[in-house]
Amino acid sequence: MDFSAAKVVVVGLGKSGVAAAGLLNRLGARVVATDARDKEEIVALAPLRAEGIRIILGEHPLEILTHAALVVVSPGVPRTIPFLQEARRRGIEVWSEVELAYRLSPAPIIAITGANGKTTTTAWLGEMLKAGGKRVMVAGNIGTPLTAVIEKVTAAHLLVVEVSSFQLESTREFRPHMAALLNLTPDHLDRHGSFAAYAAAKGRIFANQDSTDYCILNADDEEVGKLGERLQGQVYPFSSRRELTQGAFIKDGSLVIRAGGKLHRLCSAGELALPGGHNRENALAAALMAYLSGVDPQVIAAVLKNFAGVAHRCETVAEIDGVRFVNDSKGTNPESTMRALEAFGQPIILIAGGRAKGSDFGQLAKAVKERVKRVILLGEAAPLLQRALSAVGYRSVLPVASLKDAVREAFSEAVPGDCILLSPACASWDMFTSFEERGEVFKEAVAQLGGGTDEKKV
Ligand code: UMA
Repeated sequence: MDFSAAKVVVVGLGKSGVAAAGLLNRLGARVVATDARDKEEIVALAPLRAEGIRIILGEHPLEILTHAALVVVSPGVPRTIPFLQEARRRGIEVWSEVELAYRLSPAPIIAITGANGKTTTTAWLGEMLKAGGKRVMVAGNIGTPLTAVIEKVTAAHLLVVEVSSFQLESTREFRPHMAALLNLTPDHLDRHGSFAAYAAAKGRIFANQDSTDYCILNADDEEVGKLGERLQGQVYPFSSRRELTQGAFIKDGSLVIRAGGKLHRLCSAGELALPGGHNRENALAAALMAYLSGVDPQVIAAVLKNFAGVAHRCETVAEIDGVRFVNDSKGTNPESTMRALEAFGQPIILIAGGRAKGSDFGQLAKAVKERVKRVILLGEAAPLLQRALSAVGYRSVLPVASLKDAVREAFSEAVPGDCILLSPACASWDMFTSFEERGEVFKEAVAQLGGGTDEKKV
């Protein structure tokens, strides 16, 4: 699409909308940007105003669709809002911000999605590619909008992108050269309406691929397998449970890759830099993609063993008086929290709760009963979680009003050897602006404990 002089409406002015509006303006489009919030709450808009972009806050008036050639939508804006329905009714294309970046990308794209593990896998792969001498740009749902970096990307780059179902649902031609679907468990049902619709949005990652492209699939995940039946690209599976004729798997306790008739041993599962069964899967997926991108197996092995991990994802932030504090603020659904519970062998005090997303907490409650000595609950979903825990006969629950209180209470009950784990199983949006902010508040609360260890009874 030629953007010069085209009228483009950008909906949602979080990070993605601000980046997309600026980019489109530089490309010569006539940009009208709109956000449902009113101006008091929005701080980052001054640069857009200075560039002459028209900004409409507090509503999405239908008249701005007149003569629009395109609507670019932020991930957090549901496709079902009346404004977008009207745009489609008028035959105006509606693209996600990721689609816009894709159309402008000179570089091949490696895209990673899944209900869980996508941020870790994306970051781990980025490190492997860099260690292998590739020019890499890592962006997307991981935190930096693609449209914020696309002007710096050259044909010599590999663009490694974490993509969410929100971003995928409004793609049209988006075609990653390599695409990974790590797993599929219910998430964001409040937005997508059903698991089938959520899975279909995730499946769009493969929609435009052909036989020159690669599909990286979790062979252990039944739901992923169902999508796999319709793929056009070359399928390379990974499995942490069984040997495969092609792909990445665990053999005699080691991560291996089998491709082109060769078997490459990478490292033993015990040597992986990150703990837990879920990280074995993330490691297999990242290693496979790095290998298929031409990185030497020895280089991949070194990064598998030495990787600092991702902030807010099972991140050990302190050890005070023998008590370990782990920030898993990015654990925003029950499955993710269950994975975190599996990763730690020591007794756990769990801090959970936030905004529920239509998830069922039944399985999580069972896992809590097996693994957790005390649960501290906060946020909108606290009553929902408490009901799920009561239903399995788990009673060691303490509701609190704030995250700071949760940390204080957890520490006052902990004994040396315990792990205090923030893994909310819920979104952060009832009490915080993002999971990052929630994680930072947790870290601050922990840091305050460190200063006053007399609070701690050993
Ligand atoms: N808005 C409207 N109209 C509406 C609804 C919302 O104008 O009907 C406005 C809101 O008022 C707000 C803006 O849209 O101002 C919000 O935009 P956004 O939610 O798309 O936020 P961004 O800052 O652009 O962040 C997004 C991703 N957020 C979401 O998907 C909710 C970030 O993922 C991502 O890092 C960023 O783009 C860069 O790509 C966060 C996330 O929680 C981490 N993702 C979910 C997840 O991982 O589970 C999908």
